[in-house]
Amino acid sequence: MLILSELHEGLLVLTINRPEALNALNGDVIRALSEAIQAASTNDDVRALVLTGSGEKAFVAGADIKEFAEFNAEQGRALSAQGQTALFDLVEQCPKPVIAAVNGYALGGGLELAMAAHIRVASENALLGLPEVSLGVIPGYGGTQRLPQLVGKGKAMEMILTARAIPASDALACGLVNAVVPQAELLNAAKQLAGQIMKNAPTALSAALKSVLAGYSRDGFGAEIEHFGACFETEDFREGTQAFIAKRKPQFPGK
Ligand code: DAK
Repeated sequence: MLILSELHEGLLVLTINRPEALNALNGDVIRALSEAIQAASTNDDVRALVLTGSGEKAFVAGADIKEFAEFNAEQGRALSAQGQTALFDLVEQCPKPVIAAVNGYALGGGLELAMAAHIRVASENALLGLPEVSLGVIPGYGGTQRLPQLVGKGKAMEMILTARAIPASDALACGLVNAVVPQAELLNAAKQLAGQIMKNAPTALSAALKSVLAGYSRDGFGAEIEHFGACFETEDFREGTQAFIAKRKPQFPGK
């Protein structure tokens, strides 16, 4: 099972379960998670969701590099648009509160998924970053839009352009996560927060979510899809992904 699902007293915990690849998001994981979120959105028994990763090492270590390494520009653009609609927007627009319990690496698409959630709680060992430019591509699942929304433009530029991941304590300081707790307490902390939220009126929660999100423009996401797709035509992208697979440092030709 790529997605483990556990419903208890209105709280649905969804666990991305691909620990051998640090829960990297391949097409199958994206499809399975998308279906689970869609089902939860219309299931009256579900009042809030917690999203986490299997194992103690990673929430999600990004999109599956081995899968997208061979994509061309058209596939990149299509998959970015499709992925944004099929999963990341679906999480953000879920009418029930979604809390990401970030239990380790949240890199690239993994951080983008956590940022699509409404609230983030991280374990002390979490490392969060958008390393895409080190692979010759840019964040393609909403990262260029949601990171500045959360941490402000300057910090987002620094994180995106340096490709450097930051520890949980820094993520807390810049507002990327809402709380940091020891790893052993992470799931309970997320559940407790969900419990507090679930005491409130579901219709009001849903209205609040929609209202907060209405304040953010959607235009930037379209620009991200275009630029993301174009990256797949570059030699830098080929070099970045091939170097990762071969476990060597990339030598970017700059075109
Ligand atoms: N994809 C595929 N496999 C991955 C992976 C990933 N993102 N991350 C880890 N793995 C695999 C490793 O290859 C390794 O597999 P084997 O060699 O055992 O077969 C296994 O998981 C365990 O990883 P490591 O051996 O590397 O574990 P370490 O503890 O040594 O290192 C690490 C942990 C997280 C530092 C390292 O695994 C790492 O650097 N991972 C890659 C991080 C990263 O760059 N993530 C991708 C960011 S780019 C798209 C839309 C959006 C995106 C892409 C496409 N489309 C619409 C097409 C977004 C792109 C990204 O997310």
